[in-house]
Amino acid sequence: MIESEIPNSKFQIPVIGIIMGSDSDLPIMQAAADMLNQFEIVFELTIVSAHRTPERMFEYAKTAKDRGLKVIIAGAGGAAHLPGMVASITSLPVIGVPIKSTNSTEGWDSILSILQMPGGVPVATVALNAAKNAGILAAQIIGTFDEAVSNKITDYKQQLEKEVYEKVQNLQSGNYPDSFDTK
Ligand code: AIR
Repeated sequence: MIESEIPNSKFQIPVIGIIMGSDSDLPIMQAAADMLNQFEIVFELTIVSAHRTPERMFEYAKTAKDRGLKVIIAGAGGAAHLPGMVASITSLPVIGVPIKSTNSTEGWDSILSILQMPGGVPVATVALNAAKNAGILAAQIIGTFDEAVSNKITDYKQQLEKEVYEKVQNLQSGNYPDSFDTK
């Protein structure tokens, strides 16, 4: 397990847990970690497989709240039971990241495994491979009780808006990309 170290963060212990079914999910899940680093939220990151390490999954989910976590981001591909099973064990909110893995049939297997949860056990499911959005959503949950994080998210959204206005301005000035056919 790695624990992020963010200088000057007010969080001394991880408040978000990022877990994934395999190290082959890391290139996708990296984007969640990047967002949490950007918002200066301390997180932990590790591998937990619902099928290969069921006891570890149970232990992780059972102890998550007492260890100080507030949100869990869980990513898995194929028959992706990790987010749903973790959500069945813990009272913490779970954000699921469907991953188009090497064994995946176009990602639908993972999407539906995470999305179509039975009533009573929700998983907040983001788009396929959208670990970035999972990181932002987890930060937004932290922002509900932490003003500093909330302000960083507001800044982030303002930056997104600014970038779009710059692009609008660019097009209005006739600066089309070379690939664009104006005829
Ligand atoms: N996986 C691992 N245990 C249970 C599941 N669903 C998923 C991983 C990964 C895919 O299986 O989350 O997306 C392939 O894993 P691997 O280790 O074979 O590369």
